[in-house]
Amino acid sequence: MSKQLVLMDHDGGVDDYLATMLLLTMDHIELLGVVVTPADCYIQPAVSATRKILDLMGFSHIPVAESTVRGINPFPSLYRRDSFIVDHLPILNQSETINTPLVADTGQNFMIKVLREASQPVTLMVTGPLTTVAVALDKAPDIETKIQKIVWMGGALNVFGNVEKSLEAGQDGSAEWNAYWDPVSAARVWQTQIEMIMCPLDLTNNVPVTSELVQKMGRQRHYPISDLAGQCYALVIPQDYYFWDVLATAYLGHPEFYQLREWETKIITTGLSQGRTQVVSGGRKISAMHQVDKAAFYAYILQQWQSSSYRYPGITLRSAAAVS
Ligand SMILES: [Ca+2]
Repeated sequence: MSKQLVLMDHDGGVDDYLATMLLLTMDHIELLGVVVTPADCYIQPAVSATRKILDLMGFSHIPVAESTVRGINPFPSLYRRDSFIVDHLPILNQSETINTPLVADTGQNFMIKVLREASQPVTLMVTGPLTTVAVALDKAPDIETKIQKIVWMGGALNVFGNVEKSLEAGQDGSAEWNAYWDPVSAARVWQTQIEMIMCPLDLTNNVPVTSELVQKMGRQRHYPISDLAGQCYALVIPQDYYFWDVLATAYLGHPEFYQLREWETKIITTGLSQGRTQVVSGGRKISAMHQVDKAAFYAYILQQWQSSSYRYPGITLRSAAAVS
């Protein structure tokens, strides 16, 4: 049976590394590459951390590309600086060299190339803004038919957004950050015929990262991926944190955990509501993850983090150093 082809496009937040790690544990997926969009991160450490994670998990043949697109409403620097912290975690720095290749071309051009060369349509797993996808579509409209679907963490349909009014003057609190960073690009993707499966705040608000769950990761920390995941979640435990990107990505592993619901929507691109994904009759049809079996989801990620069926070159290096 051939594997499901996936191209990941993440934007370098703590959650994005965890989503990438989860994707790498899925045996039925062939990951064609990882594009990093410079949104919820500083791009240099975000690309570096991504490549080190691929090294650690034994996937250093998968290329990583740096997107050079720009958004309209930047993420707060307080969020973005987490990329520096993750890039400096000890478990990701046991070797002085990084083996996972950095693509010479831009992330948007890499996306076009991967899609054109793919033997069958590809699922785009997008856990950041849709800007890189929109720019790729503008440069190469022919790739639309090579995108099987887009699974996107983004949007807020019937709940408030997470762009706080107090932080961002001049908007009404209805937007979700990934849409708000670049509403025009989200609207560009909305103009296509591509199947959209959204993981909106409506669902993620119900799936918090709990202290109990992070502590469970600690109890299986002899598995290096669980150790790394626990370290990452410990960073964000003081704030209200939810399974955003990880919940969206787990859909590829176990779609049967989720109930989808179809909505007609439009993206507001200007004014106080810019970045809002508004439910409107006659709007663009999308599917949204509506409900999830939370117990099954929590059990699934704990199980995947302790997966021992992968090679961990970083761990081998550490053992060798201890012996010599
Ligand atoms: Ca993200």
